[in-house]
Amino acid sequence: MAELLRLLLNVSEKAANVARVCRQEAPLFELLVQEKKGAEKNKKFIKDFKTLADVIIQEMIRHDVCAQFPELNGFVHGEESNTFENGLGESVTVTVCAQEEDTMALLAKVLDGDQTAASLLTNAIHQKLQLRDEKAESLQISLNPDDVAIWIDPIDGTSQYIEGKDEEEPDEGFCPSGLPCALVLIGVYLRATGQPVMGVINQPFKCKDPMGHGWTGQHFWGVSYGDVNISSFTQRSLQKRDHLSVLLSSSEKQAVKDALASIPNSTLMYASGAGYKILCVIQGLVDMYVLSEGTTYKWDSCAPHALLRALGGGVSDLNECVRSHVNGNDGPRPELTYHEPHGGSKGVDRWANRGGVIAYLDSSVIDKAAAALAGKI
Ligand code: 2IP
Ligand code: CA
Repeated sequence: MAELLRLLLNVSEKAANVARVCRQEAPLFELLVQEKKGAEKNKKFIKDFKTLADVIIQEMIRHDVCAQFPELNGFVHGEESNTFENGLGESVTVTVCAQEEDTMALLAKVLDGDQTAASLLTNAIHQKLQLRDEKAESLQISLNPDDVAIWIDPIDGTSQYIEGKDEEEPDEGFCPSGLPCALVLIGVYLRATGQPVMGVINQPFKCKDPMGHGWTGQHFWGVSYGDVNISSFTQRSLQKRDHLSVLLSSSEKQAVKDALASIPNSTLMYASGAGYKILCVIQGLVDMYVLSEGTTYKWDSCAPHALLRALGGGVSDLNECVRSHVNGNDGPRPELTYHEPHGGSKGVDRWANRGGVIAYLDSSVIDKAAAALAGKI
């Protein structure tokens, strides 16, 4: 099953290339940022190119995974639907084909004959690449492909990707907003229990290439299954700190901000992107990420959750943690699972992390947050 990790790393790098190509190649960038209206609008053209970029990445990952692991057919789930409508009400299903020329023909049709755009995208989708990662190459794990399923978020932080500032990530620390907050997330979970077991995060825009106008990225991975807990990070020992740094969405409720700010020696910080905020926890840049509302989904948290588990941390339902604390239940907090939709909900809401989230490397921070938030959410 280590082959799955190597495959996911390669396909995440191809995904990052598609994301970079769409911003770096002028014909694609124009499509990405422009929404043509009124008389300018070509009705045969796909309504929403930015969603097309997301769907292409998702379908490319799905295609490459199922080509190597047919057992995963029907078990690779993503944020986006792959059926599109153009301004004439015609619908087209976007898939990646086995043959390059077939993918090219399909994309040219969706893009109403824009051969330049179709060819740039097709080249990035069908490129063969081998990412070098020694630790992943030497990994062995006995996990059966029939036992797992996958959540893909092709681009988390889409708004940062589309409008994002051309801002590089500092060597130490994180960006509150901008292109570095956009991530490709691929998470693997057990079909039977929903436990996340493998995660790959690719950050396409880490720093600007000093030689040109392009960007270089970086990738991270983690595996937590049975006795195996391994990741692209070197294991750090947790240092007991007397301050508590909490990362939040800038849209977090004021009552939650006030409650967390009342924890002695706490600092509140803000960044864009649900995946990026969990990545900041993974990297030890903050102690926790807290979100009080159900505005993240299984595809946002599955991959970074697996990385946190590989490092001894986790992601739990915030409301449940607060409820347990109020009820005096001090046992270990259950973590989020990824296999069961919420009954009675429709569409994407079936897969929301409904009770909010708390992501941590050290579970002792949960009670500090829960105590502060009791009666406030
Ligand atoms: C979004 C994205 C947003 C995040 C939201 C996610 O995913 O990560 O940035 O909101 O929760 O669902 P915030 O930045 O306020 O945390 P996507 O970009 O894939 O829609
Ligand atoms: Ca997302």
